[in-house]
Amino acid sequence: MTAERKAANDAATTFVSRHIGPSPRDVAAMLETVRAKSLEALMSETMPASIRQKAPLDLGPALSETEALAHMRELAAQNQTFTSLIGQGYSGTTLPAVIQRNILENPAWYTAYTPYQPEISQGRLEALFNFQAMICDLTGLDVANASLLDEGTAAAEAMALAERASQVKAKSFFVDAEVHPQTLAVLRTRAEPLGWSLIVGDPAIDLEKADVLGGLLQYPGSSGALRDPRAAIATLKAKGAFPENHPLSVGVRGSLADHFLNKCDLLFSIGSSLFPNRFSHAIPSPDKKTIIQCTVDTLDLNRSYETRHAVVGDAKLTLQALIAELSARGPKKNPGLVEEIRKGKEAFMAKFRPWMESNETPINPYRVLGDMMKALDPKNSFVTADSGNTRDQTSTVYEAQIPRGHLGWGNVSTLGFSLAGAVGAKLAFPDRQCVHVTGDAGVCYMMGNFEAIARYKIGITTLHINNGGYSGYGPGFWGGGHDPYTWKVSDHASACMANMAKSVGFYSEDVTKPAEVLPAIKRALDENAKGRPAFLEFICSHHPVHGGWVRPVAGGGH
Ligand SMILES: Cc1ncc(C[n+]2csc(CCOP(=O)(O)OP(=O)(O)O)c2C)c(N)n1
Repeated sequence: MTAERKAANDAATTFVSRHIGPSPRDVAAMLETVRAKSLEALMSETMPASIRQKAPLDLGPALSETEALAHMRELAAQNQTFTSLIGQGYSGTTLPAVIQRNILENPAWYTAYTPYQPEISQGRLEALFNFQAMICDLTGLDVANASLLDEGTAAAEAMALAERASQVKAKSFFVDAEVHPQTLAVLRTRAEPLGWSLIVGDPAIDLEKADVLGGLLQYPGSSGALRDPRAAIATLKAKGAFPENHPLSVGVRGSLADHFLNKCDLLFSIGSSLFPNRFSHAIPSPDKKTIIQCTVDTLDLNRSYETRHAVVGDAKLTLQALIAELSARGPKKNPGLVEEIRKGKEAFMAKFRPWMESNETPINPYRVLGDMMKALDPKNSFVTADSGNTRDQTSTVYEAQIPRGHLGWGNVSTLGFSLAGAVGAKLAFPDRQCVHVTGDAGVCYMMGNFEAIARYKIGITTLHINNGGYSGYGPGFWGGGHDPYTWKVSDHASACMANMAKSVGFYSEDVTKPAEVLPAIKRALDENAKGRPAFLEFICSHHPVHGGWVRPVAGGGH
């Protein structure tokens, strides 16, 4: 061996011994303790020969520290760096040199402690503290927290901290639906054994209603959306009011919608194909209006009417941008318009209210809807209705006051969907009163599903408007072809749907008297609160009146 090689070997030996703990003396002492002659002998005694590698590893001579570093650099140079586009927290980062040098490469900061003992490592603690203090300074927040945990565990720690600090009784924690899925998974795992429930939703919509001990919002969201969290943060603090009933709302159908669709000179449509069919509005005098259409489907543009301005993009982000722009311009009040709408609404309701309060028998279907609105908490309920008169009448008079409080006001839907809609709503919002309105045909399409709902104890209420037939489907409506197959139903004496629901576990009632409508709905909702679904069958009149769709010539009617 040359002198040079020997020097390198010495360096290698010291390098190896710095990284492999036991010295030859230590090894000898340990062998003596276990009474083995050598390491080789120990291995033969403890390991079956069949799994022992016969030839030694072909590693070559040990490297010195300098050589090892050079080798590692060589290997690292083979890495190819790509831009990550998977999102969900795996985004690109920039490490300013000043941070790298003074924090990461600062020996006062990095110590031999493992990353799982950050609290012992004074240097790291100090860095975290500095970082927190900087975030407080920059944001003006009272507290900030930094940790060396992964994001999911940090979120779970924050939740636990919130629970310990919370003064409220609630054991639910709100989680922004925009958190990364891996974060949500860790939160779920942590919350479950502690008996806390997670309410996952859109902070702008769901947080105000949620009774929670705290909440986790993510910015930017997992989808990359940059949302303004101010309203959500204010909600958590103040449980303040969120505007629910807007004085500028003109409803979705009937004379008021008709009036303003005719009158408007600018029409801003969001998420609509603007395709007039049998079950939707047409746009009267489209050539006299500026049509702005926001959609994600470019085939909708210029489809039936000239789209003057196309906004191809997400409805939520578009609305946020619109709100930001209008807020920046400042409020512009038009009391005349507000008054016109208020009066129009009054006139519209003057037609329907008498039916909603009617004492006639058979019960007027609007009486059921009117009493339903009295029984429900409008800020904490979900209502939907099935195809047919039930949809047309419910969407005419029911005033949805909260986002996602009503589904299916418009276009044709598959009979039976309202039950699934109510079940879905109940699963998503367990604390809400979830009610669906259906006719006779609708119930028949749902039948197979009632048993499972009772079995799973899903507390929803079915309001069955039994008007003795499939309204509008008498002979001739769609041509003579389907008569008599689709429009006749058995009378109540021979086919009681409430009995059917009762037999599979629902709470159920037949209601024939108008005065019994409200008490029956209240009883049903009480049962729902105990986790039992309810079915109320109302023996109603055939009353095919509802607010119409807007038509350029015939008008909306009613
Ligand atoms: C699966 C399905 N089939 C057919 C239709 C067409 N359709 C819409 S309403 C309706 C009749 C509804 O009758 P009913 O449920 O008794 O309610 P009513 O109109 O009498 O209030 C039919 C057959 C549909 N929407 N879905």
